Amino acid sequence: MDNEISTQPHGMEDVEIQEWLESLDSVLESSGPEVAAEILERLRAHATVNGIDLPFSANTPYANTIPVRLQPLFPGDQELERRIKSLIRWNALAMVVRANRVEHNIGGHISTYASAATLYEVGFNHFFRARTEEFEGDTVYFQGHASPGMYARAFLEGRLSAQKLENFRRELKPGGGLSSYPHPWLMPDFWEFPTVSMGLSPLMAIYQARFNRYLEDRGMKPATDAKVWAFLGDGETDEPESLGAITLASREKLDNLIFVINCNLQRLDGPVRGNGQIIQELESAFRGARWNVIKVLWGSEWDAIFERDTEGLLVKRMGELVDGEYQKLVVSSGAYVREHFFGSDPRLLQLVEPLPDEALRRLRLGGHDPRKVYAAYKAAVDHKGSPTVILARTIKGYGLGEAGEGKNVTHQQKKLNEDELREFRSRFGIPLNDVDCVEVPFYRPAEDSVEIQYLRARREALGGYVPKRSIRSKPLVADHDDLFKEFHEGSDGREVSTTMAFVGMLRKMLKDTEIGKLIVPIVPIVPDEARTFGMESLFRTVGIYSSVGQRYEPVDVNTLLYYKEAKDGQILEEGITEAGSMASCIAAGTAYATHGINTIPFFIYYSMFGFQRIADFIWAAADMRMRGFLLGGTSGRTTLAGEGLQHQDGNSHVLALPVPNVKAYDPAFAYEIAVIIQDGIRRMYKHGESVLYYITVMNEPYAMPPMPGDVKDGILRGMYRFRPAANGKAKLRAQLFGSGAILNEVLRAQEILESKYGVAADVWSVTSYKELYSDGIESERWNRLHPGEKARVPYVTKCVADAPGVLVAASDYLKTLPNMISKWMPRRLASLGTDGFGRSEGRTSLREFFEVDSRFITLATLHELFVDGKVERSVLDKAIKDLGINADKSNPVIS
Ligand SMILES: Cc1ncc(C[n+]2csc(CCOP(=O)(O)OP(=O)(O)O)c2C)c(N)n1
Ligand SMILES: [Mg+2]
Repeated sequence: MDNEISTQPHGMEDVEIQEWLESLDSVLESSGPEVAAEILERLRAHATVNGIDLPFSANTPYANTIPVRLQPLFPGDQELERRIKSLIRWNALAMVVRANRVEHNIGGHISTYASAATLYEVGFNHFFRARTEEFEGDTVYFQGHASPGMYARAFLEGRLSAQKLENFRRELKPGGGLSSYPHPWLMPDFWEFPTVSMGLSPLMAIYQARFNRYLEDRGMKPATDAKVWAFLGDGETDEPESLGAITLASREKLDNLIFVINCNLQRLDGPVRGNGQIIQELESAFRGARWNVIKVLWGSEWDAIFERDTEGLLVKRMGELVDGEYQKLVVSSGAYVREHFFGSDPRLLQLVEPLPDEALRRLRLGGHDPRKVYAAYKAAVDHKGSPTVILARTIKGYGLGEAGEGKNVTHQQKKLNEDELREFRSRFGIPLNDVDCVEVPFYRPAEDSVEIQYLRARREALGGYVPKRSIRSKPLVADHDDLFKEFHEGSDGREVSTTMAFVGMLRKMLKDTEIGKLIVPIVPIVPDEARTFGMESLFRTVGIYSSVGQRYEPVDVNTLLYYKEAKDGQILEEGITEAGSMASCIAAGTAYATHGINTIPFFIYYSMFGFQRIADFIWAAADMRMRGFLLGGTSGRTTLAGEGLQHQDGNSHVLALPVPNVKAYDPAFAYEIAVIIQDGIRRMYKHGESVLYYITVMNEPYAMPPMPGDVKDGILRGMYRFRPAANGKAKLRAQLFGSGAILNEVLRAQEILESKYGVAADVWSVTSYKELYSDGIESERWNRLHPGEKARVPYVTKCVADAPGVLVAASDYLKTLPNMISKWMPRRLASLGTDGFGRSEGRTSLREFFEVDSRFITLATLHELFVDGKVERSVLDKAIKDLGINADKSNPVIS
């Protein structure tokens, strides 16, 4: 292994090494660790200059980072804390076992919390500060699968009833239950952060810590020493998101951030690194990223053995074993440990000679020793200048004995037989007799017991209970009519894109007295298009946030719109990371709860890289009741010209469908966007609704029309008649539905149909198929459940009930969008859309290829009329010819 310590390199004399070590010890004693470190650094430089090739290693030996002599005194009552922890262990286990007795395979996890109990309890008793009036509180991301432990603790704290625990994983039972994992959507007074989709919480925690600094630097909250704690599994670190942003944390010097990685060396099905050492691997990754790394590997029982080992043999031996061996060793008998671990060297055997086998079996790991864990946490909260990660070694399923301790199957263990329950009871001293214990009752000592009194006192000292979610912000008051009115007027013939129109609104919102400061514009990068659209000028006006200000003279300093970074900059320009930007958006969009500040995020990105790329973060945001706006820029499969297959987005509105509280809009005109944003702010920040908005904006410039009368309600509900047919009395009639930039193609088709084919068509702007669909299924549901009452009519049906003629819809997204509302239309609906892979072409060619241009809309309309027997075949044939349509062109769906 690369962390091996060689005790006798190249036959060097023991005594010589000993002399070096002793002089270092004496420097350490007389002058302290800083001087010792400096000497070593100088030695390293000296060695390099003299041609000594020192191999790079980001690893330290396989030993505790904090030496015994620097370990602080444990400030709590260790015995009492152990008893409390044991009760929590019992109740956590009882929840899972009982739930599975009532309903086979309802699930739940015992072994994750069993291994992490000490890591949490030291936090609860000594570190996690609650949010109070005076102090913002620490922010804790609890590992999702450890939730039974958090519930069991809340039960002892008197915050959750036995009934609730009984209904673990059965929220639908009378009186309610507890959600399987942390879900603010399901338990909005309890959980703050959803963590169970692995990898999301470490990344969210990093950006949360960064956002806290942003708020401080912008003067929106006082600077405090509040911490963000994130508890992760070692298996979880394989998710790319887990380590994907760790360099941001160190670059930003986020010493308000602490990761605790529970290194039980196991994941769901087996060892995380059976043939390697996950702890050393993580250490080098985090040290390489300049984090402060604290390893907590061995418990206090090992201290004396290390003390006796003057030759460093023990550390060397520890570094030799791979995790697969460790997994076996820590659950083996003392005799096995003696033979297989210490037995590799007679000198090692000698070290443990005085210890009986039983003592060897009880050599605890660091993550199960409160004193070691306390020392690590204390060092982490006191550390300045960089984030800290604590790598704590534990045993998965600790205390489960034969029922699963350290076994590969332990993650899924949900049932214990009678003997196993009794053994667990005895091991943790739960005051239940042999008969009662097999019923696995919840156990809470009397309110005046020392345990409950102690537990309450500790939480009181730390400000109250954790986790706890509450809404701390006050609702906005203004209507902001004046702010948005100007955008109802149209652009007076000037060609602008909806992105440009949106940027105009953003600029105005930023100047508003009520919401100006609250706006948080977030961009991964400012794409070329956005520069042309005037977003650049925002850099100059509100500045790009940088925790160190601007340390260089920007290359474009002589221009009016130079790249301005500032410590109080408002824009979060995150770089090419949609995941990171979304995490910032989540932090900003949940600050109404976390900080009591109504920050309003506007996250602007390439629409293809949103729902498609970071859907799980958006799902987490929705679970967290995030408020704010996602702006899918350069959207529309045929509207983004030249970028081809990877970039052209005809998907995102379909992918927005599954997220229940996302309102998705595909507006065509500036006034539609103005209406949607104004209403969004009203709903989210005035009325406190748990919804968030997805709005696509395009880069195709065209004249923005004025709002045609009061169509606000229609815009918000999903559709309204934009331009009625000129000749309403015509014999041939049609209703055309268009969205986004394709609405213009529909308007052109309206003209062609009228002038060339005598078809009078009304044109509707469909701003949201999702809204229409949601309303439709809701009406159906209500009618099904209330057959005796007056049937509800879907909004879309009401709109088109009396609208004559054939029905044709065209959008820049998949045909499934119009298709899903067709059943609420009075007649058949023909849908045009952009199913298929994009092409690197201009808009005209793309719209021809995907068959969504005005000619294809015209043809579709004529075809519908033909099917209805309203026009002759010959009209169709001639139209195909006149419109220049190649009937044998390639099929975009499969080509
Ligand atoms: C993204 C994602 N993939 C898979 C899972 C399923 N899963 C649940 S627990 C688990 C193993 C966890 O291992 P580890 O992170 O080491 O946590 P431990 O329970 O060992 O503390 C997995 C894969 C998940 N929750 N999220
Ligand atoms: Mg694990």
